[in-house]
Amino acid sequence: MDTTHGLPFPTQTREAEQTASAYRFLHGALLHGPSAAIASLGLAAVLAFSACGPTPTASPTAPQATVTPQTAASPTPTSTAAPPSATPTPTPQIVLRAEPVVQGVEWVTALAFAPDGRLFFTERLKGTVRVFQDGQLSPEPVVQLPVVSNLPEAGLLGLALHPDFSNAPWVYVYYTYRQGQSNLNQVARFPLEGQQAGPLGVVLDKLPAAGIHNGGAIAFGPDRLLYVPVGDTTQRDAAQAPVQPAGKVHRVRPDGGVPDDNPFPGSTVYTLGHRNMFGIAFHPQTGRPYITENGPNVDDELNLLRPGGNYGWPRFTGVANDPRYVDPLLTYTPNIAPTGIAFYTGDKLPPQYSGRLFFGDYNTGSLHMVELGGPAQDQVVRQEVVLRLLGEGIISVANGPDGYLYLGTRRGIHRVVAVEIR
Ligand SMILES: [Ca+2]
Repeated sequence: MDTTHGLPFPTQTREAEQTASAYRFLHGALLHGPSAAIASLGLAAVLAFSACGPTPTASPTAPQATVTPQTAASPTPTSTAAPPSATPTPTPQIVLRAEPVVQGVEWVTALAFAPDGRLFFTERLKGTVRVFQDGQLSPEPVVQLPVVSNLPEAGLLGLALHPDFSNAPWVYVYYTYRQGQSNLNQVARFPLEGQQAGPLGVVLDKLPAAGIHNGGAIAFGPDRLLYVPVGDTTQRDAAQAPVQPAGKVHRVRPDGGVPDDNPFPGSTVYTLGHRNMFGIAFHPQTGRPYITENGPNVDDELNLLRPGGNYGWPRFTGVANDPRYVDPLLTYTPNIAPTGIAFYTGDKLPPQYSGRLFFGDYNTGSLHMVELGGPAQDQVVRQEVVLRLLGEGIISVANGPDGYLYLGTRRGIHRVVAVEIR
């Protein structure tokens, strides 16, 4: 079932061979979408988590505390009835649920909120960037890109807004396009002019592409640089080759230039040894990037990126225990196909979720919460599934300016709300 996404060499390698020659720097990872996996989801209750935080430990202590030392003083109902302690005060449980926000859109690979609250999002196969604002979906897309739309993990794969979007309204996209007989990936940007896109300009071009493992989950870090995860595009050995863009996370300036402090001077490469990535997010305190990575038939990973780090693929998956490689923080076997990530910084969910890392998965439609610890935030204190969508893989995750967490799927956009049940 879940294996479809994970096979290192799926069947459609024609394009991969054709594009194998593409060089340059990056290109990303992503989206994968075996519909078969969805079908196998089983039903999945909409919630999951019984968020009984620190509260309701009611039981052990309560009995003694209740006693009745203040005897006569109280003229009141000291009465008989059941001692207050005994009343099993119904312990409220808080569960997280997903409520639909935008429906009728497809394959939402990326969500990006502008400072004014507008939600920009992608539709992978249509190649459209669309806007949701004040509860309304704009009927016309901002742009429609000429994407390759007949491959399982290709198309419009990523979206990011310039870190100073209010003054520099650049929209960045990562997409697969056709050139001659080849498919390629590209990072491009366009200025937003009113409701429409201005001229498209190339940021990084001629990245290799394939039917799967294209990467593409681009995002600006707190350093105001653009991080561009590029999957191995089914050329697994390329992930270990420093001069090939596949199997890397690249880090570039907003114009595509190489930052002076990149780990390999003159190169866009930030980390290497990756298979395929569908999500990246930056810790709100440390500013460091975390990615989700899809393993072959085992070992999906959550990784903390270290400049210049080698994440092992294809020599190792999971924990290598080898100083040459950076081990993942978490692994998942069997595969879940982890996708979008966000650190929750809103105020609409209970406090136990504040600052936690959330990521979605495609195979089971689950939203995972990870509590990190240690000075470097490189240890996993706790992890759990906090909700599960019914038959709908999660693809993208983002914080909304309204304090909620948003999820993009193959069928629409949801937001995560906390619901108290008894
Ligand atoms: Ca790895």
